Amino acid sequence: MKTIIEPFKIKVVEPIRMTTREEREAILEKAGYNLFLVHADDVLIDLLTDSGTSAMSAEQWAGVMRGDEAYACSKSFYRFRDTVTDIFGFKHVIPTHQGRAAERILFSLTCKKGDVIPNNTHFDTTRANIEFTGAEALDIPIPEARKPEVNHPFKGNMDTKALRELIDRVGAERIPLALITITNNSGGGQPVSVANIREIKEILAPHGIPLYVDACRFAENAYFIQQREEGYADKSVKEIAQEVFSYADGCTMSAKKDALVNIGGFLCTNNDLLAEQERDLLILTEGFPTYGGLAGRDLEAIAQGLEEVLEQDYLEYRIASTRYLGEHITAGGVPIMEPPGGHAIYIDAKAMLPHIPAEQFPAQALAVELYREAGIRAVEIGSLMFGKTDSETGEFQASAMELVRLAIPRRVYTQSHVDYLVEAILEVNKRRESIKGLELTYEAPFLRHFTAKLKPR
Ligand code: P61
Repeated sequence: MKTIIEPFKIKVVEPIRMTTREEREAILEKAGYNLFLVHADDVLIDLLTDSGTSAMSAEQWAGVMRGDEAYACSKSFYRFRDTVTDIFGFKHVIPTHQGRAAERILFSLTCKKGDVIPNNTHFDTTRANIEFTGAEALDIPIPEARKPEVNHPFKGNMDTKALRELIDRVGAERIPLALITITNNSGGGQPVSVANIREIKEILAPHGIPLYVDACRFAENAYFIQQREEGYADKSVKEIAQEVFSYADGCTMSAKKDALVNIGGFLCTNNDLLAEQERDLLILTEGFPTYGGLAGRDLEAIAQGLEEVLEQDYLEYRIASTRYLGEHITAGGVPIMEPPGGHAIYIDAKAMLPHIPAEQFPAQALAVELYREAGIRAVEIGSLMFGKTDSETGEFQASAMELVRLAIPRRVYTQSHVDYLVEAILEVNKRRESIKGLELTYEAPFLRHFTAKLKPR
């Protein structure tokens, strides 16, 4: 059979509500044209994030019932720890309430002012947690990563030449660790190859610099390796994931992505001394080391989710579904970050709406239009999120790219939902020349995109 189907049937349903165009117009006006301020009830298809939005399986819900809530050394912790150890292979496994808690613990113990931490591209919470210690978070993706139209099988790779130059320039003593984010979220959910990870490790090892993986979407990354990298077609995604982690000294993980749960995370390391310090800090802010800010039932659901996410049928459906969306909208003339990523499709609003200047937020205008047209909620990653107006000169500094991210929750939407998305996006594309820009009426001093209010020009 050629048709790729959802490899599950549906046991529990959650209704979604159609709204009329008039209702959506009023909702947009009330929310100041900011989709973060629209009630989820008023959204038909919610693509704001793939984080914490997965549908759990019957086995995960059964695990919730089995959860052992003993404060110390619960049975659920050992199931969680053994599953993580089996796949990730690190010596120490420390549960945290989500990814950023693992980041905060790791970076507060390893980074300080004057240090530089390289990554293919730091995700915003990673960057913020590194910068909070006074260290510099440096992005060194391969040059292709910054060009939306360029196709590359491993567009998430790190620029290893830039890594070598960094070590020569600042010295290994100022690089307490290096990171690699799989898949590279900020770069379009693009994968990183085994060859790249191996080379990074070879560069770092003689200097004694540890390599940590930001592992949120490790299963999607392993699937891309299986499909695209020479020598991996006959390996299971689990074997590939195990090999990837074998080159690393630890990882941070938001279980809200590829552990198919609604909350959770963990931190791993092979360093005994660091693990001891991490556990001390964990007790201070997250909880006892066998639960770390989670309930026993959460640990059960994570363990089960980590097993399910590595199933070949699941990953085939997952990546095919994202690719289908990407290919069908590009076939209809919509420019996207090429090639389609694992968890999301990024529409290039700068290319789609060249008549809207950056200071009128073309990607936000497009996200608003998708909601107005069809009740779809996406997120702007452009000048509303990253642009700045200089308070002295009044000069506007645009973001390098103007993107709309359509992040696909795992196991939540079906093929007909994706067909609906394609139709809506193509409909908006047909009348793109009539779409108008937006202007700000309110902005907070930092992270303005969450609370900003806008109005149509
Ligand atoms: C997302 F607007 N991602 O993509 P936590 N590393 C990586 C992530 O993608 C990530 C985290 C670490 C989110 C959620 C999100 O301002 C925002 O469990 C590669 O969320 O702490 C999260 O994991 C952090 C969206 C987070 C945001 C912060 O949608």
